[in-house]
Amino acid sequence: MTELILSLDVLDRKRAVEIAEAASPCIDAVKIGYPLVLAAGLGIARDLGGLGLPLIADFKVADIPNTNRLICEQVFAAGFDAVIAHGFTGTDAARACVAAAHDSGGACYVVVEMSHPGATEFFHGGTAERLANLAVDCRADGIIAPATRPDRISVLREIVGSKAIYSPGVGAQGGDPEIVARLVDGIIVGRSIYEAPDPAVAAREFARIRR
Ligand code: O7M
Repeated sequence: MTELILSLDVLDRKRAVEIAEAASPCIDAVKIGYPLVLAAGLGIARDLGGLGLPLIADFKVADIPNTNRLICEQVFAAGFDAVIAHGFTGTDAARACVAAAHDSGGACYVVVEMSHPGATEFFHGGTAERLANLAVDCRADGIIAPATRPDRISVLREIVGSKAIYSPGVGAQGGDPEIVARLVDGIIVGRSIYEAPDPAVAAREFARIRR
């Protein structure tokens, strides 16, 4: 079954915990990025730890190998289970994230193509395909690919095979969850759940679609 990952991009710690708790029966993981961590602190990982769900740190890590390693070590020490890294900084840099993740018993996912319109400026023309190959070479646990372009997911699936594909861009960005859920291992949903009048109901609806 395709996983449902809640992208918890709210700025208030209490609200973040409330939404995650409400959605928790219907979701498989929680993705936390800069908005919430900068607003609430890295301790948010501990606050959400009681949910018993994997916590994914979406820091899109993109630095030299040594700095990447230092960042990822902090991520896992804070209680996260997975980290997301960019691949465009090169094989050595991405490999440092994968190594740090695996040394901590965690996972690392590599962004190979983004979901917004401007992403086509640099990711198209063969770059995303090269990044997908890089993710395979680095033994990353999976890739991030755009729900807004299901045709591109299919192209990237040819490269990564059975490696996990997690896909943001459904709902608020226009991607169709019914189509995308058939192509990927997990859909990542933010605003369509956390901005819904009742996040628990919205999460249940997405959980129903992905089956
Ligand atoms: O459902 P949304 O649009 O409210 O939120 C989508 C989340 O996925 C949000 O946290 C984005 O930063 C993230 N995301 C994208 O929307 N597009 C991408 O190409 C990549 C990501 C992402 O999660 O990268 C790891």
